[in-house]
Amino acid sequence: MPSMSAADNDRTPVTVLGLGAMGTALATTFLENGHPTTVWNRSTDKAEELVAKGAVRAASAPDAAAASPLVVLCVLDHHAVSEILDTVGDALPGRVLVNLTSGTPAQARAAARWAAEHGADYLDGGILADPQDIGTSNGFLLYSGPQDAFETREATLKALGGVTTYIGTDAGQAAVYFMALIGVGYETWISYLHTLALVGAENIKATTFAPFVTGMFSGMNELLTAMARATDDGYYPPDAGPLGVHAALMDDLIATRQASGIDVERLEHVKSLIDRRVAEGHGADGFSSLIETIGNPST
Ligand code: FVH
Repeated sequence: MPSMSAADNDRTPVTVLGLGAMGTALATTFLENGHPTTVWNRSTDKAEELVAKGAVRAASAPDAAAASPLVVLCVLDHHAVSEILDTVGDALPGRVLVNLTSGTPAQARAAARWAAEHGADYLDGGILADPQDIGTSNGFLLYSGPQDAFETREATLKALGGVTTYIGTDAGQAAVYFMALIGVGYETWISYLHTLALVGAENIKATTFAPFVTGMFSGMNELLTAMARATDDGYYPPDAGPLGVHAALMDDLIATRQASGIDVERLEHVKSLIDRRVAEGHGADGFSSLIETIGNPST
């Protein structure tokens, strides 16, 4: 008989504030894992399905926060977080407040200070998953804040599935990682869509072209690791080729996209960074040396 893990045995009562797509997925998963779950949402109708599954609907956010030692907040944005926190302060002493709402590192650090003033431990979290991934092996959930608070509640948080990663004691760190990672997502996806527009202009179907991109990405881990090492070392061997070669190649890429009527705004920005770096005498550096211009925008 396999031994039961701490997570398997854990039945900590949990409160979920916010029942949008993600909040509902969180509350459903806690219920399915046997946690007594109290829920609250600004629009009360969204609690109906969860009540039918055994959740307790609280009459107010303070009542909901008072109902459990672990309070999970997952609403649209920091404005919503602030409006809710303004009402629950007196219900929080002794509790762990886990904020899974997306926000900036500064907002997370301010919320952590607010929670401490109200006698609660604050963990900030980032969810790199879709609602349907919650409770499955997919997705990343990142946390930061007091390590003892995380360790106390880790077994319960692990019920949310995916890879549960504790980043560190600075409450803002999970938001740093989250914003950095979704930044990679947005800039990759928009670049990919421009590429699909380019091949589309040549009557090449996106699904025909896609395997060339997925194949390229599958081999990119080594380059990404090398670029990280170059960034940390401040030494830029010609990873992905020297900047002088990139400069010539980018002129051709910009011309090719322009010929197909596709915007080149971001490419021209990249080209301007390359030209600046080459002009500073770094034409033999690798692409990673652009980090020196990104961190120091031109005056
Ligand atoms: N959905 C996703 O795939 C992404 C995955 C990555 C992480 N995000 C973040 O999760 C937060 C919640 O996102 P969501 O998808 O659940 O958002 P909605 O379905 O739009 O639900 C929004 C809830 O927020 C409540 N709300 C909005 N404003 C207020 C307010 N001023 N006071 C109180 N509650 C407020 C809203 O309530 P109602 O409109 O139903 O009354 C919903 O419960 C978010 O940070 C994502 O970035 C999800």
